[in-house]
Amino acid sequence: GQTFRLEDYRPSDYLIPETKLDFTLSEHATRVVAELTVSRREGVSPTAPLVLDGDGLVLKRLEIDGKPVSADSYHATPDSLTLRAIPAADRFVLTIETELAPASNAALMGLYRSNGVYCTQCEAEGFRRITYFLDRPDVLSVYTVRIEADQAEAPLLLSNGNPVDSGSLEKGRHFAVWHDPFPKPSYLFALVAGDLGCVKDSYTTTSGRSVELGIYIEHGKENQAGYAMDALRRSMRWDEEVFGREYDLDVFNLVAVSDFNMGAMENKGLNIFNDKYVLAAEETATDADFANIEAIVAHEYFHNWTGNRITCRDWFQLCLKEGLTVFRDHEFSADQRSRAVKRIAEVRTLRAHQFPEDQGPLAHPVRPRRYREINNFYTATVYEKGSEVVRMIRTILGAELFRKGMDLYFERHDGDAATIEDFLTVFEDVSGRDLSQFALWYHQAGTPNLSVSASHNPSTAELTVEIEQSVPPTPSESRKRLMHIPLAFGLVGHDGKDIAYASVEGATVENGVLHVRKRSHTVRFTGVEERPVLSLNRGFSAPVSLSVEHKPEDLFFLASHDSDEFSRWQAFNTLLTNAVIAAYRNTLGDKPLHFEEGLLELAGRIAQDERLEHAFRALALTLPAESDVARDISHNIDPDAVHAGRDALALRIAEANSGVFSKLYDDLRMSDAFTPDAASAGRRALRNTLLDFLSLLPGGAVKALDHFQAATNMTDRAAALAVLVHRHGGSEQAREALAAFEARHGADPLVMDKWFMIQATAPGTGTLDAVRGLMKHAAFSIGNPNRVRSLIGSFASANQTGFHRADGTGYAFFVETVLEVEKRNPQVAARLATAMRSWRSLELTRQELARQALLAIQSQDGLSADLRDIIERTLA
Ligand code: BAL
Ligand code: ZN
Repeated sequence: GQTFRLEDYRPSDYLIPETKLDFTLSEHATRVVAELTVSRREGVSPTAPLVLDGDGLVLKRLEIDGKPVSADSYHATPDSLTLRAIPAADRFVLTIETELAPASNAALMGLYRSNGVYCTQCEAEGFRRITYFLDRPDVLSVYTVRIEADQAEAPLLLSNGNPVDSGSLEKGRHFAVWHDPFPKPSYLFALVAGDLGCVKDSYTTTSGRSVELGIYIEHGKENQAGYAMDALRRSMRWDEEVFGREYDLDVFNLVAVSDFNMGAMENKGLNIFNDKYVLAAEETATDADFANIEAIVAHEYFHNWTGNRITCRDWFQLCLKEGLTVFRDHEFSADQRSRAVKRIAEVRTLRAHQFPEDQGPLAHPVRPRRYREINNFYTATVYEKGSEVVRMIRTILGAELFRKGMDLYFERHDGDAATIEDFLTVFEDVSGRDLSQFALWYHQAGTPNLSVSASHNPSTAELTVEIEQSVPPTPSESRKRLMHIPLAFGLVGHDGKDIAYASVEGATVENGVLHVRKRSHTVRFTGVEERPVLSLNRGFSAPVSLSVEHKPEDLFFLASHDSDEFSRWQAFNTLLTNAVIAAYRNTLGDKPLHFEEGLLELAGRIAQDERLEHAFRALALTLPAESDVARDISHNIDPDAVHAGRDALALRIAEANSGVFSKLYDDLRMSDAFTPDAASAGRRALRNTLLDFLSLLPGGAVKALDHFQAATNMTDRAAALAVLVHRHGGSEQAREALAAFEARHGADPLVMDKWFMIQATAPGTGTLDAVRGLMKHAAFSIGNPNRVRSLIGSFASANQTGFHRADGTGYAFFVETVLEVEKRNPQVAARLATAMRSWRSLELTRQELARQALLAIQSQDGLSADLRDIIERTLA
C-alpha cells in the first residue's frame, strides 16, 4: 500500500465551497446525487486535473454545469474520478450520481444500515464511499442535504445543521432538507434515517440562543436516555463556563446505533453514538458505563469547537482535535466528579494502553509523520498521550495563560483547518515562551525515562537531586532528542507537610514544577534542615516512566502521607507492583513467596481511612493488572507466573485483613435508592473491591453468590459475576450466577456484552474453549463490533493466561478469528490485531508461536490495508 508522508502535504488545487447532496434511500440501491460547486484555487493552472477520491463507487452520471461530460474527458474507477478537461471559469458545478447498497455495507464506513436504520460514518475516509469528493479535512464546504425515504420505514430523516424543509411525497414517501451554515470537511457529514424513539429537551446558551436537543434511540429505550441528556446539558454549560464556548446551531441531535466501529462521532450538529455510550439505567449499566457515557457525550460535544469549528489541516494533525478534546473531557469529568480519583483513573488507562503502544512495535509520535492506513492511528498515543501533552502546556504556562492561549486559538483559527504548529504558536504568543523543545512531545515517539536519586546532607542543610533523562529508541527513530519534562514535586517532611527550601539551582523550578530539559541535572536545594522524602511527578504532571531510588520505607511514607493524592496512590501502587514482581520471580525460581507484613497492614489501613474517598480507596486496593505487572517486568514474561504472583498477594492481603474487610464490606451496604453520582459509585466500588478479596477466603463463593443475588443494580451484579467467574470458575455458584444473568438479560445485547466479557477474561487455559463455545451463542454476532470486542477483543487483550497459552492455541484462534472478522470489517479486525503488540516481551517459546501466528496472517492473499498495516508493523 501507499505511504502518506507529512512532508508531502500540499493544498488542494481545487476546493468545493458548496455541496448539495440528494439521497433517495433504499436498502440495496440508494441513489446519491451530489452537486458540487468546484472552484480552482488562485494561481492554479486551468489545465490542472481535478482528482476526486472514491472507494468502491459506481458512477451513474456525470455533468458539468448541467451538461454531460464526454467520455474522453474523464476517467472513473471505483477509487477515483479524474477530470481532465475542466472549464476555464474558476467556478463550476459538478454533478455526480452514484448508487450505493447500504444493506450490504459490513465495513460500517460510509452509508450503512444498523438494525434497520440508515446511518453514516465518514471519519476518516468514509465519505468517499458515498460520492466522489475531495475527501480531505482541509476542503471545507457548506452542505445542503435532501433526504428522501419511505415514510413508514424511515419516519425520521436527519442530517447536519438546521432543518429547513420537509414534506410528504407520493407512494408513501417523504423528504427532509437540512442546511449546515458552517463550512465543514466531508468527514463531519452525517445522515440518519429510520424509525427511532426520541427524547427531547431544550437548552438556552449564555447569550440567549435556544437550542433544541434530541436524543434518538431504539423504541422502548427512551427511559435509558435521561443520563446522556443530562450529561449533554452539563457539557454545554461547562464549555461556556470553562472555555467560553457556546453552541452555534438551532438543534443538536444525538443518535444511538447498535453497529458502530468507534465509540461515537462528532458530526456537526448530529453526533452518532455507539449505543453502548448512550443507554444507561441502573438495571443495565454499571457505574463505569455511566462515567463513560458522561465523558463521551462531553467529548463529542466539545468537538464542536475543537475539531469542527477548528478542524485539522490533514490527518497527521489528528491529535490537534483528539488530544485536545480528550483533555477537555478529562477536565469536565474531573469537575463533575472527584479530581484526584479521575486523575488516577486516567493514568491507569494511559499506562495500560498508551505505554505498551509506545514501548512496542506500533509506537508512533503523537503527531505521526507517516501512515499507510489512517484508521489505525486512532490510538491511545494520539488520544491519551495527546491529552497529556496539552495538560503539560497548561502545567508549564499556568491556568490563566493557558486559557488566554485557548482564547487566542479560537479567535485566530475559527473556520480554519489548522496544524499543531498553529496550536503551539498561540501559547508561545500569549506567554512569550519558546516551546520548540517542548514540541518534541508531538514529534518524537517513546516514553521518556527519568532516573532520580537524592541525598541529603544535614550538616549543610542541602538536598541534592540527580536526574537523568533518556528516551528509548522506537521504530524508525533510533536517535532521540532530549525532551522538556515538567515535573511537579514536593519535599515531604516527617509530618507529611511539604517543607520549604531557601534556594534551588541546577534546574528551573517554578510553582512547584521542576523543568527537566537536559540529559542530566544535579539539582541543589538549600536550607533543607531535615531529610525530606521526595515526591515526584505529582498529579502525573508528565507522561514519563520514573524510577526513583527510594528507600522502601519512603514509599510506605508517601503512601500514607503525601499531600498529593495521586502520588499517594502511586506510592502504594508501586509497593503492590514490586511485591507482585518479587512473587513472580520467586514463582519462577520455585521459591516460597513472602509478602511484607507492613504492606498487608497498609492495605487494611487504607481500606478504613475515613479521610480518603471511597473511590480512592477502591483504586488503591485494586491490585495492578497482570498486564501492568508484565509491562514493568518488560521482557521474557511468563504470564502464568505473573498470575500466580498476583493471586498470591491478593490472598495474603485478604487473609491479613479479613476482619477489617468483612466489617467494612457490611458497613458499606447501601439501602437507599440507586443514584449514579460519584460518591455512591465510590461506595459500590470499594465494597465490590472488598468482595473480590473476601471471595478468596473460605466460603468466598457463597458470599459472592449472595452478593450477586442481593444486587439491585448492574454494578454490583456484574462485579459479583466477575468475582465468581474469575475466582471460582467452574463452581456451582459461578454456573448458577451465569445462568441467572443470562436468563435476566439475554434479550439485551449490550448487557450480554458484559456476560461475554466476564467469561472471556476468566484466567486459565480453559477459557479458550469457552470463548469458542460462546461464539456460537445466539446473542453473539461476528458482524457487530461491540460483540466482537467484548468476547474476542477482551480475550485477546485482557486475558494474559488464557490468550497467551504456552501451547500457542490462543494464537491459532487469533489468526482464525481476526481473518473471519476482517472479511466483514477490516477496521475492527485491525484493532483486534493490536492485541499482539507486546509479543516481543514474552518468553521465547510464546514469542516464536506469536510470530508464527502473525506470519500466518501476513501470508494471506488479499489482506485489507488496515490489517496488513498493523501486522507488518507489529512484525517489523
Ligand atoms: N473523531 C472520532 C471519534 C472521536 O474521537 O470523537
Ligand atoms: Zn474525539
